[in-house]
Amino acid sequence: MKICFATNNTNKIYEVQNLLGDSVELVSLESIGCFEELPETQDTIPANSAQKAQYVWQHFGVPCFADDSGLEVEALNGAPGVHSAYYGGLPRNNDNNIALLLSNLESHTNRNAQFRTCITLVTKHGEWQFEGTIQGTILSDKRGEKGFGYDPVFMPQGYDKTFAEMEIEQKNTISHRAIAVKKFIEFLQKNLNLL
Ligand code: ITT
Repeated sequence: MKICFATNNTNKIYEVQNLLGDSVELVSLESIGCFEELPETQDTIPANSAQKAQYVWQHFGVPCFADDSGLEVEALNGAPGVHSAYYGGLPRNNDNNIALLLSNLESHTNRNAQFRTCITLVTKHGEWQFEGTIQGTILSDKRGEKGFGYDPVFMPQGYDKTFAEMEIEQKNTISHRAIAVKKFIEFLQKNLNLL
Protein backbone atom coordinates (compact mmCIF):
# COMPACT_ATOMS: atom_id res chain seq x y z
CA MET A 1 0.00 0.00 0.00
CA LYS A 2 1.57 3.28 -1.10
CA ILE A 3 0.76 6.82 -0.09
CA CYS A 4 2.53 10.06 -0.99
CA PHE A 5 3.59 12.51 1.73
CA ALA A 6 3.41 15.91 0.00
CA THR A 7 6.52 17.46 1.52
CA ASN A 8 10.04 18.11 0.33
CA ASN A 9 11.33 17.55 3.82
CA THR A 10 12.78 14.01 3.85
CA ASN A 11 13.15 14.11 7.64
CA LYS A 12 9.38 14.40 7.97
CA ILE A 13 8.90 11.38 5.66
CA TYR A 14 11.37 9.32 7.65
CA GLU A 15 9.79 10.30 10.98
CA VAL A 16 6.23 9.44 9.92
CA GLN A 17 7.31 6.20 8.18
CA ASN A 18 8.88 5.09 11.46
CA LEU A 19 5.66 5.74 13.34
CA LEU A 20 3.56 3.99 10.70
CA GLY A 21 5.41 0.70 10.56
CA ASP A 22 5.51 -1.31 7.35
CA SER A 23 1.79 -1.71 6.55
CA VAL A 24 1.97 1.45 4.44
CA GLU A 25 4.85 2.66 2.26
CA LEU A 26 5.34 6.43 2.17
CA VAL A 27 6.60 7.78 -1.14
CA SER A 28 8.06 11.20 -1.87
CA LEU A 29 6.81 13.84 -4.32
CA GLU A 30 9.93 13.24 -6.40
CA SER A 31 9.20 9.52 -6.70
CA ILE A 32 5.75 10.17 -8.18
CA GLY A 33 7.22 12.66 -10.67
CA CYS A 34 6.03 15.82 -8.89
CA PHE A 35 8.81 18.40 -9.09
CA GLU A 36 6.74 21.58 -9.06
CA GLU A 37 6.14 23.82 -6.04
CA LEU A 38 2.81 22.89 -4.46
CA PRO A 39 0.27 25.75 -4.25
CA GLU A 40 -0.26 27.23 -0.75
CA THR A 41 -2.44 30.24 -1.46
CA GLN A 42 -5.24 29.79 1.08
CA ASP A 43 -5.71 31.92 4.16
CA THR A 44 -6.04 29.24 6.82
CA ILE A 45 -3.78 26.38 7.87
CA PRO A 46 -6.42 23.65 7.23
CA ALA A 47 -7.22 25.10 3.80
CA ASN A 48 -3.56 25.24 2.82
CA SER A 49 -2.97 21.67 3.88
CA ALA A 50 -6.04 20.54 1.87
CA GLN A 51 -4.89 22.53 -1.16
CA LYS A 52 -1.52 20.75 -1.24
CA ALA A 53 -3.00 17.26 -0.81
CA GLN A 54 -5.75 17.88 -3.38
CA TYR A 55 -3.21 19.20 -5.88
CA VAL A 56 -1.23 15.96 -5.73
CA TRP A 57 -4.34 13.79 -5.92
CA GLN A 58 -5.77 15.72 -8.88
CA HIS A 59 -2.52 15.95 -10.87
CA PHE A 60 -0.95 12.60 -10.06
CA GLY A 61 -3.84 10.35 -8.94
CA VAL A 62 -1.88 9.02 -5.97
CA PRO A 63 -3.40 8.82 -2.45
CA CYS A 64 -1.70 11.61 -0.61
CA PHE A 65 -1.44 13.59 2.61
CA ALA A 66 -0.01 17.02 3.30
CA ASP A 67 0.63 19.01 6.47
CA ASP A 68 0.63 22.69 7.26
CA SER A 69 1.53 24.36 10.57
CA GLY A 70 1.79 27.76 12.14
CA LEU A 71 1.69 29.89 15.27
CA GLU A 72 -1.59 31.60 16.21
CA VAL A 73 -1.40 34.47 18.72
CA GLU A 74 -4.59 35.49 20.50
CA ALA A 75 -3.83 39.22 20.87
CA LEU A 76 -2.93 39.40 17.16
CA ASN A 77 -6.21 37.80 16.05
CA GLY A 78 -4.51 34.55 15.06
CA ALA A 79 -1.48 36.06 13.28
CA PRO A 80 1.06 35.04 12.07
CA GLY A 81 -1.01 31.90 11.34
CA VAL A 82 -0.72 30.83 7.75
CA HIS A 83 2.05 33.44 7.25
CA SER A 84 4.24 32.04 10.04
CA ALA A 85 7.15 30.97 7.82
CA TYR A 86 7.75 34.44 6.33
CA TYR A 87 6.01 36.77 8.83
CA GLY A 88 9.12 38.98 9.09
CA GLY A 89 9.55 39.16 5.30
CA LEU A 90 11.12 37.18 2.49
CA PRO A 91 13.42 35.31 2.32
CA ARG A 92 12.24 33.33 5.36
CA ASN A 93 14.20 34.14 8.48
CA ASN A 94 13.43 32.93 12.00
CA ASP A 95 15.12 35.87 13.76
CA ASN A 96 13.16 38.42 11.71
CA ASN A 97 9.93 36.52 12.33
CA ILE A 98 10.49 36.51 16.09
CA ALA A 99 11.58 40.17 16.14
CA LEU A 100 8.38 41.27 14.39
CA LEU A 101 6.23 39.06 16.62
CA LEU A 102 7.77 40.52 19.81
CA SER A 103 7.46 44.05 18.53
CA ASN A 104 3.78 43.56 17.58
CA LEU A 105 3.11 42.13 21.04
CA GLU A 106 4.96 44.89 22.94
CA SER A 107 1.83 46.72 24.08
CA HIS A 108 -0.15 43.55 24.86
CA THR A 109 -0.46 41.82 28.23
CA ASN A 110 -2.31 38.86 26.71
CA ARG A 111 0.52 36.57 25.57
CA ASN A 112 -1.61 33.47 24.86
CA ALA A 113 -0.76 31.55 21.69
CA GLN A 114 -1.02 28.12 20.14
CA PHE A 115 0.81 26.14 17.53
CA ARG A 116 -1.49 24.36 15.11
CA THR A 117 -0.86 21.55 12.62
CA CYS A 118 -3.40 20.26 10.16
CA ILE A 119 -2.84 17.11 8.11
CA THR A 120 -5.14 16.45 5.14
CA LEU A 121 -5.48 12.99 3.62
CA VAL A 122 -6.98 12.64 0.14
CA THR A 123 -7.82 9.32 -1.54
CA LYS A 124 -10.34 8.25 -4.16
CA HIS A 125 -12.82 7.82 -1.28
CA GLY A 126 -12.66 11.40 -0.01
CA GLU A 127 -10.82 13.88 2.20
CA TRP A 128 -10.07 13.73 5.97
CA GLN A 129 -8.35 16.21 8.27
CA PHE A 130 -6.44 15.68 11.51
CA GLU A 131 -5.53 18.58 13.80
CA GLY A 132 -3.07 19.03 16.60
CA THR A 133 -2.71 22.12 18.79
CA ILE A 134 -0.64 23.03 21.80
CA GLN A 135 -1.39 26.06 23.97
CA GLY A 136 1.28 28.27 25.48
CA THR A 137 2.55 31.79 26.00
CA ILE A 138 4.90 34.05 24.10
CA LEU A 139 7.83 35.25 26.24
CA SER A 140 9.38 38.72 25.87
CA ASP A 141 12.85 37.34 25.15
CA LYS A 142 14.29 34.31 23.42
CA ARG A 143 15.33 31.32 25.53
CA GLY A 144 17.12 28.20 24.25
CA GLU A 145 18.90 27.12 21.11
CA LYS A 146 17.16 23.93 20.04
CA GLY A 147 14.22 23.43 17.67
CA PHE A 148 13.37 25.95 14.96
CA GLY A 149 10.99 28.75 14.04
CA TYR A 150 9.31 30.41 17.02
CA ASP A 151 10.50 27.77 19.53
CA PRO A 152 12.74 30.16 21.54
CA VAL A 153 9.78 32.39 22.53
CA PHE A 154 7.06 29.73 22.93
CA MET A 155 6.55 28.22 26.40
CA PRO A 156 3.98 25.41 26.33
CA GLN A 157 1.35 25.47 29.08
CA GLY A 158 2.34 23.40 32.13
CA TYR A 159 6.09 23.55 31.39
CA ASP A 160 8.82 25.92 32.57
CA LYS A 161 10.94 25.56 29.43
CA THR A 162 10.48 26.98 25.97
CA PHE A 163 10.33 24.54 23.06
CA ALA A 164 13.89 25.64 22.25
CA GLU A 165 15.09 24.64 25.75
CA MET A 166 13.50 21.17 25.56
CA GLU A 167 15.20 18.09 24.24
CA ILE A 168 13.87 17.43 20.73
CA GLU A 169 12.44 14.08 21.91
CA GLN A 170 10.38 15.84 24.57
CA LYS A 171 9.09 18.45 22.12
CA ASN A 172 8.27 15.68 19.67
CA THR A 173 6.04 13.86 22.14
CA ILE A 174 3.91 16.90 23.08
CA SER A 175 3.95 19.12 20.01
CA HIS A 176 1.05 20.13 17.76
CA ARG A 177 2.70 18.11 14.96
CA ALA A 178 3.03 15.00 17.14
CA ILE A 179 -0.66 15.19 18.12
CA ALA A 180 -1.84 15.55 14.51
CA VAL A 181 0.47 12.77 13.26
CA LYS A 182 -0.73 10.42 16.01
CA LYS A 183 -4.40 11.00 15.08
CA PHE A 184 -3.60 10.51 11.40
CA ILE A 185 -1.69 7.28 11.97
CA GLU A 186 -4.39 5.82 14.21
CA PHE A 187 -6.95 6.56 11.50
CA LEU A 188 -4.82 5.12 8.70
CA GLN A 189 -4.03 1.91 10.56
CA LYS A 190 -7.76 1.29 11.07
CA ASN A 191 -8.76 2.30 7.53
CA LEU A 192 -6.20 0.84 5.14
CA ASN A 193 -9.11 -0.02 2.83
CA LEU A 194 -9.46 3.69 2.01
CA LEU A 195 -6.11 3.83 0.22
P1 ITT B 1 7.36 22.74 4.77
O1 ITT B 1 8.36 22.85 3.67
O2 ITT B 1 7.15 21.32 5.22
O3 ITT B 1 6.04 23.45 4.49
P2 ITT B 1 7.71 24.82 6.76
O4 ITT B 1 8.95 25.41 7.35
O5 ITT B 1 6.81 25.74 5.99
O6 ITT B 1 8.08 23.49 6.00
P3 ITT B 1 5.46 24.25 8.48
O7 ITT B 1 4.45 24.44 7.41
O8 ITT B 1 5.35 23.03 9.35
O9 ITT B 1 6.95 24.22 8.01
O10 ITT B 1 5.39 25.53 9.44
C1 ITT B 1 5.32 26.88 8.95
C2 ITT B 1 6.05 27.81 9.88
O11 ITT B 1 5.41 27.81 11.18
C3 ITT B 1 7.49 27.40 10.16
O12 ITT B 1 8.37 27.89 9.15
C4 ITT B 1 7.74 28.04 11.52
O13 ITT B 1 8.03 29.41 11.41
C5 ITT B 1 6.39 27.89 12.21
N1 ITT B 1 6.34 26.62 12.96
C6 ITT B 1 5.63 25.50 12.64
N2 ITT B 1 5.86 24.51 13.52
C7 ITT B 1 6.75 25.02 14.41
C8 ITT B 1 7.40 24.49 15.56
O14 ITT B 1 7.23 23.23 15.94
N3 ITT B 1 8.24 25.28 16.24
C9 ITT B 1 8.45 26.54 15.86
N4 ITT B 1 7.90 27.11 14.78
C10 ITT B 1 7.06 26.37 14.08
